[in-house]
Amino acid sequence: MTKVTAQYQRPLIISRDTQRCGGDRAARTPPGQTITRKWPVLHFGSAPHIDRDAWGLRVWGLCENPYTLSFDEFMQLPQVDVKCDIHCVTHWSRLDNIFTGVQTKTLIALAKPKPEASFVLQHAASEPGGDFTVNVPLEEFTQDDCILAYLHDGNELAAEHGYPVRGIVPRLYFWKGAKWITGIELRDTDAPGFWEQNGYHMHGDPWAEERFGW
Ligand SMILES: Nc1nc2c(c(=O)[nH]1)N[C@H]1C(S)=C(S)[C@@H](COP(=O)(O)O)O[C@H]1N2
Ligand SMILES: [Mo]
Repeated sequence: MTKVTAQYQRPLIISRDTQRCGGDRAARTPPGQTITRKWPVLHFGSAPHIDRDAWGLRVWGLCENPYTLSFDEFMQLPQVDVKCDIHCVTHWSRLDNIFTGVQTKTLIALAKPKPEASFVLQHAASEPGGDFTVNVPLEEFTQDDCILAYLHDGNELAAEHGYPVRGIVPRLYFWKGAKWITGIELRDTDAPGFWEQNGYHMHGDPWAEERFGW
């Protein structure tokens, strides 16, 4: 008798920009970027050490069904692997990352956004006890390659890279994904997040080099 073991295979989504020019490494690296193999750590303040069992994700604002998820509940949602390139505004890029998590479009659909919802603010735990935020247009936040990730290349995120869960918005500079994400707020107006208030661009398209200034 053959023993059949069900293997749950996550769908693999290759990010739009990773497919540019047939995936040619130089051609898919935006202007002003240099490829690195390391994964640098960048954030304001010190990395919070979050207890995964105490972590929660709250989705609220302009929606019919605001909700909060525990990590276990988050893990029960359908997951995907996303292959994407990281482009940091400080000029390094790291190609061919595999992030695993839940698509933001799944999380947003669960909240039933109101028609006027057109921007999100990601909120994150940060030290000391402050609220880190980053703003993204809702349409770009709900692309199929945009996820809240808990694995990178198959490994749990290190504390300094956003454990337990971080936002990944592959089509924009990497600062547009909040590490240690704890909330998604649906809004009708754009509002500058933490780095945007400190001079970073409101939008952050690496192909247009939207680095600083609005
Ligand atoms: N919570 C939080 N998320 C954040 C930041 C931060 O200061 N706090 N910095 C952003 C910036 S500027 C960058 S470049 C990336 C860096 O992610 P990494 O340290 O995993 O490379 O995280 C982004 N997410
Ligand atoms: Mo950054």
